[in-house]
Amino acid sequence: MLKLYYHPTPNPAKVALMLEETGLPYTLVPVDTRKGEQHDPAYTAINPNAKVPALVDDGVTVFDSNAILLYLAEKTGRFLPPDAPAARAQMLSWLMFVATGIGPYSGQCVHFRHYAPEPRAYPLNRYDFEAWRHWTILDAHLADRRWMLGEDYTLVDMAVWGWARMVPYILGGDDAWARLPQVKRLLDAVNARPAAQRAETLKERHAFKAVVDDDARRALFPQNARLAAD
Ligand SMILES: N[C@@H](CCC(=O)N[C@@H](CS)C(=O)NCC(=O)O)C(=O)O
Repeated sequence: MLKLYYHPTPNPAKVALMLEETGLPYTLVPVDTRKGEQHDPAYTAINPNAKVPALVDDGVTVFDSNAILLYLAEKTGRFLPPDAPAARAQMLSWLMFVATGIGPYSGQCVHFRHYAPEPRAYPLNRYDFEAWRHWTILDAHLADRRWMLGEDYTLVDMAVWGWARMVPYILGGDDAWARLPQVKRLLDAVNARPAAQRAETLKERHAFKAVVDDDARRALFPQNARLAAD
């Protein structure tokens, strides 16, 4: 049985969506990152990056949400583009664009917009600019195609969905959608899928810590705690 190490945040959410889309049976293992459970040695033995998600498939371990999406797509032979070099090149390019651009810049933008101590004008300017730049490229790409790779819904749309759900929070308000209409269209189309609706209910299965208090800040941002102690 597959085991998904999960917290209701964007990277685990995209894997939950893929699992729900495939119909593969899996168990959910909560990793409460606000309680620091990502740092438990039993978990870092599975995911040395100490982040969520991770997947264990009958003794096979995969970490990084994008690697897991590709692993599950290849395992099932579903949600992949046609098996031809040009189509595969597009898939890899856009999957890595999400993995190395959309995800990290959005994550840092959230950090500097909502969590970082002052002074943050310089880093917020940097990450807000880069997050917008990536989302704008993605929006332009979607302007003349239904899904990220064309006519068919694939793992790349799932990778985008994980973060697209958070766009107003990442970019500073609901008016972000006026500048990203194609991303909103994709988000709505994925949200309408029963698998996405099931994936969204997973957070209710466990009482994850809701507040970001000092203990949670120490677990999530240990570098700040070290700074304060100096
Ligand atoms: N590249 C990794 C990033 C994973 C990641 O940053 N996950 C966040 C949740 S979306 C996390 O674990 N945060 C807790 C922490 O930073 O300690 C992936 O895509 O799986």
